[in-house]
Amino acid sequence: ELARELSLCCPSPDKEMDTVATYHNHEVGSNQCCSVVVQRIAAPIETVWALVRRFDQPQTYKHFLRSCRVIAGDGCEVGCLREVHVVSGLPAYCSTERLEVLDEQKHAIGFRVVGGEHRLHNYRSVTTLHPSSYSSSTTDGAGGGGGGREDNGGETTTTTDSPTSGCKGTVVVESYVVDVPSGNTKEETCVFVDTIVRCNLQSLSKIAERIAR
Ligand code: A9S
Repeated sequence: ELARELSLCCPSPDKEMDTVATYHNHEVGSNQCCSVVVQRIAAPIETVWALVRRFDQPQTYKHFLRSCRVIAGDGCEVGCLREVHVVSGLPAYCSTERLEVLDEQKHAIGFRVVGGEHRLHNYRSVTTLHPSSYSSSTTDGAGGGGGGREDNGGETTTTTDSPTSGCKGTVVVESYVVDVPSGNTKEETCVFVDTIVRCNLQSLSKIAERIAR
């Protein structure tokens, strides 16, 4: 599914699939669950990367976060730590997170949860960006139609243009692994986390498309 998405709209699909293989192959324990969310954005990769790479400012597009403070390191190198505070209404108060991956060439960023008051123990995720193209006549489809998981089944939204024509867009791939909290099933955990990740990526899409316009 992902391979098809990338091969249809990326100028060099093999390179992008290498990046996916490098960064999204997680080891998953027996009491853990994992998933991946895909979002298409009608904005150039540079615009999206400028937002995503800021480990010190996740609240720019993650609207469940109320504030963020860097507590070790300069905020943009592997090993540094941030402490985020969560908006009310979620079963969480704060989270301490370590930057694990920051690859400016391949446009990959990953972090791991190392503490905090919430139920998502050992959460880790990686986000990679892939250049793509979309036809300007389907701007809304390219931007808002993300959420790769629902995109199967007789999908007709994909651009018919060749990967080298059309407007510059981005495909975002975000995968995660997390412990299943006691009292919950893998399915429940994935539904909860997928919802948060999808919200984050939809808000990222809106912000990047507004900047690019
Ligand atoms: O921040 C992310 O990129 C993704 C997730 C799933 C973050 C989850 C979260 O920060 C809350 C939003 C607070 C929800 C953590 C670590 C635990 C939660 O319960």
